[in-house]
Amino acid sequence: RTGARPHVVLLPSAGMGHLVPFTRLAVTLSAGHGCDVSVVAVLPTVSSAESRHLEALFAARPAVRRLDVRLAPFDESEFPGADPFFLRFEAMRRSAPLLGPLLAAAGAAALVTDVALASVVLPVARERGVPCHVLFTSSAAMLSFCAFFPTYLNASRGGGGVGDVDVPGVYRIPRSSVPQALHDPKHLFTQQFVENGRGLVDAAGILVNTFDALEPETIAALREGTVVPGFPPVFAVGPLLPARFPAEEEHARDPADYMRWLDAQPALSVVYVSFGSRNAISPDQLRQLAAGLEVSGHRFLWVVKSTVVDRDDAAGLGELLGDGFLERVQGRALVTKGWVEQEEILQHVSVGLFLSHCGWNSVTEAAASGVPVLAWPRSGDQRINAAVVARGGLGAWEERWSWNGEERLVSGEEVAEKIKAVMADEVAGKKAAKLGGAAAAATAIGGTTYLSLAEFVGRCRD
Ligand code: BUP
Repeated sequence: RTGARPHVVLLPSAGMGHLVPFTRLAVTLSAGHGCDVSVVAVLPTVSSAESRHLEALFAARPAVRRLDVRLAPFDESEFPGADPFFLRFEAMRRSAPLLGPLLAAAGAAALVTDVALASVVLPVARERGVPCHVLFTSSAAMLSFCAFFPTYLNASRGGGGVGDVDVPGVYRIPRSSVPQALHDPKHLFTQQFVENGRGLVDAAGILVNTFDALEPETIAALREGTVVPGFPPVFAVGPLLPARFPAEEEHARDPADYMRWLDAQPALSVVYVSFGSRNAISPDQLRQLAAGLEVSGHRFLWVVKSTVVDRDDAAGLGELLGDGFLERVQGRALVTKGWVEQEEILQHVSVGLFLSHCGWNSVTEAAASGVPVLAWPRSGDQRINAAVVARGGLGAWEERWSWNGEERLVSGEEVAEKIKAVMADEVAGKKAAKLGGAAAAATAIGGTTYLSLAEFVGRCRD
């Protein structure tokens, strides 16, 4: 099991937000840190984007081995109306025993599981004598919340629902930032989240896709055991760097098309707008956002999504955004429903602002590119991540916009005013650029992220 090139098996769960950091870690460990890497492909995937991404990874990186697992049959009618990705987490969790033989056959020196599967995979790995690490695909702030939440619930048992959560050594997560599902103890996600949070202490270590300069206090509190006593070693391995896969680029809406458009725009003049790959926005809100972008007067590149799963997304752009919108903004805007190469866009010199839902990958990509973020979190961990954006100097968060128990329609005028203010804020731009420099220093040989990865690999060799 030991040796110069330890064999590390990576187990992602469902959704691009979870899959992308795993493929990045696969490439980093295989190419830059001397590991033999296998990635478990749990089939079928929920979205087309995921299956394309996996295919593109294995085609571009033949050194990365593919280990296929077919999900055990799972009766989804047990959870009527549940989010398709939460359902997939559950199906994967129930299929965890299938991993035992796979690990044994692969001769794994170490396993890295997605946090969504942690509590069920850790015992399977232990049985096989394989050290199991967890890759936490969100912020260190969210990790600290996840680790502490079971303790919080124990202490507040019987006491009127979830309130503000004071994470020891970190900061207060206000009630309004607690992911919505967690207010319902019977929710499928709550049960998974609490079990995984409890399980974290049993991991051999936790890898988190962040870097010291972005979340210094939180990383320190986790490492010092202030959040949870006896917490395993924490490896800050972010920002995990984009890996280019030609097969995926071919599929993206003709990249040359929007890259050429960006090339023609002045430096720092474009607002890039994307709410991630799985955030449905109501038709009314989409139209207000469209009005806001139009009234702001700025150039913009907008990736529109209107459904949770991409396979369902068939409505036309004109129909979604209202009559005449596309014609009115023609020339100063590019609007698409297709998949784009986001990292390339963020690295383009013409992009001056990223209006983002604050999915953690998007935040780390903005940080790596030094692009300021205007945070508009929509659901899940995104409010906690938006607070990291504001505290860490990566950008601004208009808290009133974000859900607070229920959806509030944000008017086009509000959107326009905020975009104009942040685009005019030179200090915000400078701070974000400085973080971009810190991210580059962290990932360079000898930087904090590089050393964290090297330490993790060293442990896999022992
Ligand atoms: Br949309 C889109 N191109 O067109 P997040 C997304 N991405 O490259 P999410 C593209 O998908 P969760 C597109 O760069 C990022 O790496 C983007 O992950 C990429 O948000 C990833 O930002 C999206 O974490 O996932 O998908 O909402 O909610 O699970 O965090």
